[in-house]
Amino acid sequence: MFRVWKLDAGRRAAAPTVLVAIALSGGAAAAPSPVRGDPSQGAARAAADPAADQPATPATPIAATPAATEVPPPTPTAAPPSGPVVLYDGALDTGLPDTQGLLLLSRAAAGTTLAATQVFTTGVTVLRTSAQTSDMAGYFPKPGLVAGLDRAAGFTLRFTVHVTDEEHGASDKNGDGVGDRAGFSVIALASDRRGIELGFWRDQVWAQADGPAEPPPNSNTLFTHAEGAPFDTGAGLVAYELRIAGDAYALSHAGTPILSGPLRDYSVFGWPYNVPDFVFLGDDTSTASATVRLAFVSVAKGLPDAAGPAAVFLPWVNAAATP
Ligand SMILES: [Ca+2]
Ligand SMILES: [Ca+2]
Repeated sequence: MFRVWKLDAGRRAAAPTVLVAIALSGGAAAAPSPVRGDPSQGAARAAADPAADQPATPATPIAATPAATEVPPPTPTAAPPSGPVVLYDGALDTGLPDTQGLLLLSRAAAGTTLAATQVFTTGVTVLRTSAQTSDMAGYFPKPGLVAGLDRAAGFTLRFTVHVTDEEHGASDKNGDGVGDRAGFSVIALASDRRGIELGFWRDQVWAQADGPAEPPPNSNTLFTHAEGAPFDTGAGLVAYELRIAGDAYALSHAGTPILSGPLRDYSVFGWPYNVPDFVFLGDDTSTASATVRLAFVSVAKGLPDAAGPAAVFLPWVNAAATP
């Protein structure tokens, strides 16, 4: 049994819950769930991303079935793969992420029925939790695909995503007036469980703070809004690169730095933040929601061109720890 992370508003006190693997095939046809377009999308982005304004095909409902099974946390493999591991490439046109290297896990809040949907269309998977904020749904690497993420040597998570809709209005946990959750989050933890969780709002990317405990009291810092940077995540598909190296992370897009800062240790919370080599992309909170278009995810050991641009991207990195 695993606790679901960042259950909010007293739900942490509830009985431990399980994440379930969802059988996605053979379900009843769902009502169409069009992806919300973005009228402000620039012409250049639209041209490069022709799917952005197309209506989605009917979404596959994410619904627990009698066959749903408990899933163990990812475990390291005896022989970690070497070289980049492509976990999902929508351009291969295989369908949803579970047709490749990602596993969907989802959960509805107590007393609710999951309303989240996912649909594959035109090279991207649209994951939507916007219909019910308390839903949680996201993707993890299938067991055995990601292991040996040594932050001393560095590793790189690449993901291409378009946040078309995001809501976090009721997520201020420490009373400072700033939301502490995001409808789309990315977690990358090294083998020693140090890493970073980044939240993606439509207009900002920001990091989750660590600390010994969550609020309350408001002085507690675990899972509260830390450093952030303005960034338009909703303009179209953005190819992000997240580098973890030494004691720091750095997020960039097309060679342009977005956000960097120190690694965190969230392991005091327990699963899944105490899982080595952990990667997650999706909605992991009951107090925010999003609709995202996911096109690509890969993990690679090492830092590309570490001797060049990385020196600019990773000002926090101890040069001695970077190959
Ligand atoms: Ca706050
Ligand atoms: Ca949610």
